[in-house]
Amino acid sequence: MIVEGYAFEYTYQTPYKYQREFQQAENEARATKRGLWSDNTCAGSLTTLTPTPEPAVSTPMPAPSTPTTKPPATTCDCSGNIYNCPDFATHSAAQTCFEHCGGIDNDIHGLDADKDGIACENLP
Ligand SMILES: [Ca+2]
Ligand SMILES: [Ca+2]
Repeated sequence: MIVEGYAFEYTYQTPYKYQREFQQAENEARATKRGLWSDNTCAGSLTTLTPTPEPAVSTPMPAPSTPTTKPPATTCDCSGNIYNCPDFATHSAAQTCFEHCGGIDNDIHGLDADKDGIACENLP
């Protein structure tokens, strides 16, 4: 039956000692495109006959990163007005980013509102 390609191996119904043989038979049937595995059979039937895999054991998922989360200010992304002074812990951090992005000539984040070359002077 199996070797003719009409039956799937249902591992959970099969004694373990036969598992290798059954898998071998299924692989052979698949390789030789006999029976169910023939290219002429409806491919859609494979999905309905395939045993549903056990639900994955709940594994701790990493916290999903929301698109609205801006990159850490320490990376200093200069591609747009992403940061404001409160995003920086210190004046020097803001100043570093301010200068990294081009300083007073390219204050893309608006960190130096009064254009004196000192970014976020009210930060510690
Ligand atoms: Ca800003
Ligand atoms: Ca300033």
